[in-house]
Amino acid sequence: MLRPQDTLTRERKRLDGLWDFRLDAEAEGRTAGWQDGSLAGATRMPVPASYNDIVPGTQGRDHVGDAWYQTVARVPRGWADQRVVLRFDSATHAATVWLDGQRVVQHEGGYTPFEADVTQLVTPGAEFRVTALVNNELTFQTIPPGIVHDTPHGRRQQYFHDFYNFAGLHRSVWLYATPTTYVDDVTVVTDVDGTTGVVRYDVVAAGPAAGDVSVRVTLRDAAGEVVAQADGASGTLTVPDAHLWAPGDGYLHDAHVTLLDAAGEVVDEYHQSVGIRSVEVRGTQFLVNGEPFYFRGFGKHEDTPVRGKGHDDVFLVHDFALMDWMGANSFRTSHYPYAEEVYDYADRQGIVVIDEVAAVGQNMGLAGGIFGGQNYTTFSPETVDDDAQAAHAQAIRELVARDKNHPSVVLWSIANEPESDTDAARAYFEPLFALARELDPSRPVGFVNVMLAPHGRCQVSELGDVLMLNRYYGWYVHTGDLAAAEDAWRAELEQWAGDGKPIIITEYGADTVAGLHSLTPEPWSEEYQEAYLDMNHRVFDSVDAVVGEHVWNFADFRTSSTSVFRVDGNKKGVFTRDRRPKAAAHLLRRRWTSAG
Ligand code: BDP
Repeated sequence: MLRPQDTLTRERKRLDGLWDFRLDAEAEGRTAGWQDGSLAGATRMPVPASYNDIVPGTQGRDHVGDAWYQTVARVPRGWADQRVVLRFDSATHAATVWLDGQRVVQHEGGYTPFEADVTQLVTPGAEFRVTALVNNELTFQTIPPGIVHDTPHGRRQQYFHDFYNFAGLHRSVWLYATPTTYVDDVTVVTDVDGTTGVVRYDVVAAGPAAGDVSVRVTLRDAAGEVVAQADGASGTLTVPDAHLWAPGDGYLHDAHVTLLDAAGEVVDEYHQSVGIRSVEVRGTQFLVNGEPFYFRGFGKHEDTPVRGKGHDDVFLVHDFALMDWMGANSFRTSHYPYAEEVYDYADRQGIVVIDEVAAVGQNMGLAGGIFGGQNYTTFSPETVDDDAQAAHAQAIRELVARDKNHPSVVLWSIANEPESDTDAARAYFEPLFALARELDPSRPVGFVNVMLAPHGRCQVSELGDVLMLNRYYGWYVHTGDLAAAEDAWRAELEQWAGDGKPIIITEYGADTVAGLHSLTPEPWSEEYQEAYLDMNHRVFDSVDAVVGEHVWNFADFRTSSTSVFRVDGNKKGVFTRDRRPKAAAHLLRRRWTSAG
């Protein structure tokens, strides 16, 4: 799905700001039809933001169920005879949207965009009312899964992942205009042939005159010089001596996609940025532009004080600056697709991204330990079932459709730490791997393996192009005994290396309270986090197949309030939640900046 743009033929308007807001735990609004008028008894809520931590009290923080958002906006006067679209960059986890009481779109999945053509419902120059009913319930059929329990004290949401179930309108809401015949989709796939850049493209036009327009694609370099041009809805552009996109060098070309009428007049214009690069897995190597790439960086979260998961450009630029300061070259969008601004910025900064679907917590073995699971079977007709698999497939489709053109995205991660050591898991995942490959044959696909499914037991890893491992030797096992942890970790890793695939350590980390010190490293102290990282690095450096290290986590982050495992959230951050460095930040900086 293309992002809204301002171009010669297009205009957009952000509807962000303070919206009217009302929690509706009893789901009264659905029967009373709150979409039909202005929201009675509303308070104000910022968009974008999670609603949970804005107002003190458990009512908002622990809310389960419906939340209503409403705003009134005006259609720009100049948008007559245009196609007008209302777009939500995300609504967590499901939403129904009305325009002046008319239902226009419904969407499930909290981290991907959705939109509605509202041309027939709006009048240029006039006001209109948007009402969004956002629901945050997680069930075994949603991605990610959860269970809602009815209790004498109200409904309670249980979930099996280790980050707070923040909810609301986390990203921008747009009204945008395109011509009635318009560019509906653009796909670019790039490759490198010697010193020549190769850009294959597909353009889909839609609208009443879609059959009568021709397509022209003009590729410009960063200086604005035309370097290639092609006509036709699909084609190939070749760029001799191309300046490639590469890790650390976010060089972007700009493809001007134009629809032309019979007289050669421009009907619509869309700008698609293009980073020319290749990605390939060869043996145990992960190659970008034919060069071995070693991932240095983090698993992150969209998580900041007060805002929760609300996108914020200040933290976007700040977090990237901190990664740059440390010599990090990559991160994983653990455990869901991030705001599109993040990928745009990664493209420009030359930061490599592992892009993850929000399939986290499909593991009742793990849930039993940390999240108080109650002996559920993960994959069964009563739990994660065919409907869940269909939702998972849809989440993969929407992720690839949204992010396929980002050069920064080099690898799809279709799940984090699911159960993977059973026949049921194998049967569940096999079609999902096939789907991801069919949707995007140009990128490797993997999933993130959990410690409970070690080498020899995991039945899903062989479906992936790379091995992604989360391991906590020295933290959850061999706690405090780094010598024993080192032996056990190396032994397991050497087994995985025998599979002949590149291995990325997608998580390793130790909870650390900033400012807690101990001369002889003790778990939770800054010294222990450093010693733990040093131990892990010795192990990684001794195994050739390891092509990446992503520390868990970039920063401390908020978790559910229902577990005694966490004190004020997960403290495995290299930075605190407000982005102050722990000693480990300096250690990683020394390692990564000297890595060349
Ligand atoms: C892994 C999860 C991650 C957790 C982490 C931890 O992938 O989401 O936050 O462990 O326990 O199981 O810190």
